[in-house]
Amino acid sequence: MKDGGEQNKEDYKLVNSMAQVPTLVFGDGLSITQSLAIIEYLDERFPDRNPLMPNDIVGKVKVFISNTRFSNSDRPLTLKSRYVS
Ligand SMILES: N[C@@H](CCC(=O)N[C@@H](CS)C(=O)NCC(=O)O)C(=O)O
Repeated sequence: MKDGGEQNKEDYKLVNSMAQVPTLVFGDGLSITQSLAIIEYLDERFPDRNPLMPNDIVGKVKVFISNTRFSNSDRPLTLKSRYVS
């Protein structure tokens, strides 16, 4: 993405049929849409890095609740501290 609006191009819709960002694209054809799924993937794939999700179940549940609340909005889940009360 660089000029804006690239999410509406046909080649991008092949990896994200909803024409939304973000999408995590791998060289082997795998792609992951939905910010929460991407966050889960990154935490599982890189366990030695600072986690993006809380480690405790209550914290995780709060993120899931917030994600559900915002899932009908036009914003992806990007900053856990912004959405978790
Ligand atoms: N539930 C999706 C929401 C993604 C989303 O809404 N992305 C917006 C940008 S914040 C988008 O790509 N909108 C496309 C457009 O405005 O054309 C997620 O969490 O990834």
